[in-house]
Amino acid sequence: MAQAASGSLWWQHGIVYQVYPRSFQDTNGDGVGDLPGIHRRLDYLASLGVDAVWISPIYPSPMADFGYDVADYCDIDPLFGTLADFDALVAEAHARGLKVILDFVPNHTSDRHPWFLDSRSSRKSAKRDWYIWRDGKPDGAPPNNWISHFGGPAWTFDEATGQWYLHSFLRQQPDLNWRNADVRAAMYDALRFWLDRGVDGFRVDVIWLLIKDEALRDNPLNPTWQPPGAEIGKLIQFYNADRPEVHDVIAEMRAVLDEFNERVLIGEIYLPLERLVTYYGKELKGAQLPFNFQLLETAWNARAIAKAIEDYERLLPSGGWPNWVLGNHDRPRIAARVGERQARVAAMLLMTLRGTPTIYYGDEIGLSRVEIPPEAVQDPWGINEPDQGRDPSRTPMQWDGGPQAGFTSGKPWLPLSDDHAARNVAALEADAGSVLNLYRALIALRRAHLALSVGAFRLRAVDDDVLVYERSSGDERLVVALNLSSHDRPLPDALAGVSVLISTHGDRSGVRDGTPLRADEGLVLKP
Ligand code: TEU
Ligand code: CA
Repeated sequence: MAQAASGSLWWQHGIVYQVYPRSFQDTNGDGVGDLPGIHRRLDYLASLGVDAVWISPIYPSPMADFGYDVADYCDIDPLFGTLADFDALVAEAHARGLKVILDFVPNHTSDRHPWFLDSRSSRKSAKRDWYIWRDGKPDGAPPNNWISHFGGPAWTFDEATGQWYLHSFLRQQPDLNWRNADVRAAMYDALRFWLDRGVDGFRVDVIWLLIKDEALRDNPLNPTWQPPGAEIGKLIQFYNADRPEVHDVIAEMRAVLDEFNERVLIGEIYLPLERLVTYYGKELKGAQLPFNFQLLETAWNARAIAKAIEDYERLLPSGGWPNWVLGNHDRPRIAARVGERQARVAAMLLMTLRGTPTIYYGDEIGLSRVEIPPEAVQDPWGINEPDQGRDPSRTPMQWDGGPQAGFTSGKPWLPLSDDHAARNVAALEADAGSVLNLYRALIALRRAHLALSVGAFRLRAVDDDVLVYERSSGDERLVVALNLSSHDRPLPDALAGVSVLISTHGDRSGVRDGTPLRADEGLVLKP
């Protein structure tokens, strides 16, 4: 549903919902979610009120990193379905006004991708230069000191051809050489393949890593690293990341999307704000939405959040559209990080900030960390470095009170939460005060008020506990007051007695009363 009056684009006023396809809905009893499963749940997504579904990778893959190791950029893995299933999904999503965003994984392929098989077959292979091959040091050490994001060296020696190849992640994920023009052309054709099929945009995996230092210089040591930090943190990511030339590549990708109408380029970027904002690109011809991950990292208190917002608003380039992410498949879930009560405040924050929100599936039912017994660990990073395992945030969506919460008729690939008999969509829908109904109400409110979806932002007050800000558009002005603490706090004088549009506690909508902000309460107020 376009908000005609605002003149904004769908990816500006819209809400993005991330589906981790293995965990959304299984339809064939193999315990792994699939495309027909997403199809089956489109009505749920439409009723929730989100505008776009970003689906983590569904391409043919040996699944060494659960799809982030792609063996063919132009097909669907049989585990998830077929191209016909995909086309049906896009058509049905579009019929409901939902956009479909694919995950594009350009930094690396699977080691079983035909390009890599060819590349490693001989130093003379026409595709040798499609990947990053180098001789080792004279003493037999790898070409440089780079560390894989998942631990261990970022280089693997290939006996047959006597050289090392670079892999920023698993050794089963060799890095493509984006300095090679043929690689670029092939990857842009893969984008067109999906754009032609009606895909509305891409979330581009580790876009800030695509180009490496031409001389592959050693990274500096990070003097502040301490265990149990991930091993990658031992080095400062300087020569392998955020290189100036990456912006040329991104501009080219963007130009491919711009061959089509109203498509969106979202970049996955973990960088400090000052660097992040450069990914909007020269003349805003880079990523339209460089993912803003501050809410995943900012300390959960009013002053830190206020600072994150203000810094971001200050650093955004003129015309650059903001966005906010509260969770993803790589990070602890919000409920695990801030607790169940503050997770409701977080939901209000996400839905009332200025900028496109991204919701991670399952956060709307308050899924938290699900403990994974050691023998059930799936994530390769969690196997290499147990403290870093991402499985606890990737567990199946819980739909109803039936067996396996309606996710599968078989054995789910990761366990459900212990409380799935109560924490599921059907049960929470029937409970007016549930976190799911809070999400529904907040989304509906955002959709109903231009002030929230596209309006201006102004910080009004912040102290140790309470954050107050204003959103406005035309004559409309709404105020959001969030209590980040677990004790009652008075509302600022100016707000006493104004009418409450919605409370995170779910019990005083549409009333005008003088009650203070209760513990862990957020309010949207209409002065
Ligand atoms: O993640 C990139 C990534 O770098 C994060 O896991 C990162 O290491 C950390 O969260 C921030 O420093 C992407 C995908 O989202 C992830 O699932 C893949 O495993 C990875 O790329 C490799 O494709
Ligand atoms: Ca399945």
